[in-house]
Amino acid sequence: MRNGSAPVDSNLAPCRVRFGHDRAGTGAAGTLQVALPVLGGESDELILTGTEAPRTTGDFVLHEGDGLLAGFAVAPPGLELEAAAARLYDTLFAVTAGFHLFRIWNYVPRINAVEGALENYRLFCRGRSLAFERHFGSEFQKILPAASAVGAVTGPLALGFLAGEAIPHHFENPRQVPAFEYPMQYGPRPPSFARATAVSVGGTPQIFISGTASITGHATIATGDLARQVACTVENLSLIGAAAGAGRAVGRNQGWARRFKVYVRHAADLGAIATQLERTLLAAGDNVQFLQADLCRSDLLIEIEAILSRPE
Ligand code: 3EB
Repeated sequence: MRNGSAPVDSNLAPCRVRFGHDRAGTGAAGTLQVALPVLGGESDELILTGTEAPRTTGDFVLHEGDGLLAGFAVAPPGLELEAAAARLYDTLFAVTAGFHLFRIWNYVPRINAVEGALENYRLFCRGRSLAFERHFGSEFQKILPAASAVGAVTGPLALGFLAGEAIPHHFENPRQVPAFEYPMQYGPRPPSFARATAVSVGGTPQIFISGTASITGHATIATGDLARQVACTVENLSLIGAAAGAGRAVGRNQGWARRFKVYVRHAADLGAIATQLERTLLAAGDNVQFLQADLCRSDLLIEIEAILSRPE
């Protein structure tokens, strides 16, 4: 569509995710489409404004610019979920060689369904964890970036990522067991992510807060109680925000630009959730998207992620 040798233009080759599609796929102009219904806010998420035309390598569409590399991939149809995770992650590590991973977004079809030997999320976690170990060795936990893994209505498995040349720092929530150390009761291989990743990009501090839910220690809190799950989630956001350097209240009114994605299991809960978040989390100027998604534990009703950046 655009000429790759055109002058740098802020609209050139943006890497975006577009929600609300029928199934996962690659859309026009290098966009990842996923099957998460949009409940409120914008239906797109901008991952990176590239400075070069996107290129395709293997399963991935890649966008590059200013020391950053972003992209996404959709698994070929027909692959079993664990094999699809292994394939996408093996390829991810190949295409990001020489960069550090900052953030990964996983879209797992029918995440809570049991269609094979294990629940789909657990199959996905095993494929992902084994791929990290194959590539980074037995101490792979040290390089795990912030992530989210949410359910899509239909597949195939898809992921998006942001990586860069700068060295990221990964953080844990003092009130939660690191996800990569969850006990076996949640599956044979634990999830592979850090609770937050902070990195300075071109002098701009950024904090990527992973999908955050109503979990303390490793246990789900307030099963069946929406208001308490929202409260616990907001407390966890505040704790990990503080650990990662955003100060109190997830950086509210402290000079951070804030983008939130709120994943809601039951669309009918949207009103109550939005009202509670207005009181306890949000401030004027925040960008907030509400999406319907199943979550990685059947008892979780809400999950929230954030990107904070402090333009100087
Ligand atoms: C949790 O804290 C909730 O598997 O990549 C949050 C963020 C969750 C990322 C992932 C899962 C993932 O365990 C679920």
